[in-house]
Amino acid sequence: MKLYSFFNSSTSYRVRIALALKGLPFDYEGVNIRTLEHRTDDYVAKNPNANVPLLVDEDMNLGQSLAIIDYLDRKHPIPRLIPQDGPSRSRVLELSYQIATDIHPVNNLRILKYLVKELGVSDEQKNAWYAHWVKEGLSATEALLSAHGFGSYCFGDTPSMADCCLVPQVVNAQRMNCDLSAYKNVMRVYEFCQQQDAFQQAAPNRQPDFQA
Ligand SMILES: N[C@@H](CCC(=O)N[C@@H](CS)C(=O)NCC(=O)O)C(=O)O
Repeated sequence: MKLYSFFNSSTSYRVRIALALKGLPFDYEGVNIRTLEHRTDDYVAKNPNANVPLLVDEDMNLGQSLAIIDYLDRKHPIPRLIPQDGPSRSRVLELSYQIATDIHPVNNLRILKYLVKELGVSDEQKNAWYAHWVKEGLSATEALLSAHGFGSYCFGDTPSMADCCLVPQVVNAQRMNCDLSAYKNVMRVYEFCQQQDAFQQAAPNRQPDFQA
């Protein structure tokens, strides 16, 4: 298996956590999204999403981090990251989608670049945009966890796709100096995950393309 990834990409980070939790070996192929390697013809031919991550496994080329985690979970079900049925499946999907579809897209690199380059906003305004959507988004994450979360991870004492999404989103917010002190449940789960080996292996500073 090969994972096309960028060390600082939170969506790649989600998949790296899933691979590490499952103990699956893979080849790492760095794609530098700062220098637009994800927009080259060669890469877009492999991944029409024109972003990272991309997983290549035998004859499967798959983009979209949540689809990749689902694919891995079906092919390598131990440990399960997406419960098969019942309310726990719905809760894991709800929190994963909340982070992946409500928080992440509005603060993605191409959006921030568009704000600055095309709409001419200042760095200060860009940072205010980022902090606003993190605040809205993580407030909802916090409310969901406070209503339905239990155990050491988001939902119970085993990790799920929700934890794969939560940790990278917190790391992004920390990188942008957002105040996270109001999100007690989010930070409790985050701190716990950060002590686990699989989450440490997947961290940006442990990747071959890491740049300080
Ligand atoms: N929904 C996609 C989003 C993927 C995505 O946008 N990845 C970012 C890095 S975190 C990217 O490649 N950004 C490049 C850009 O914004 O131009 C997923 O979950 O995989």
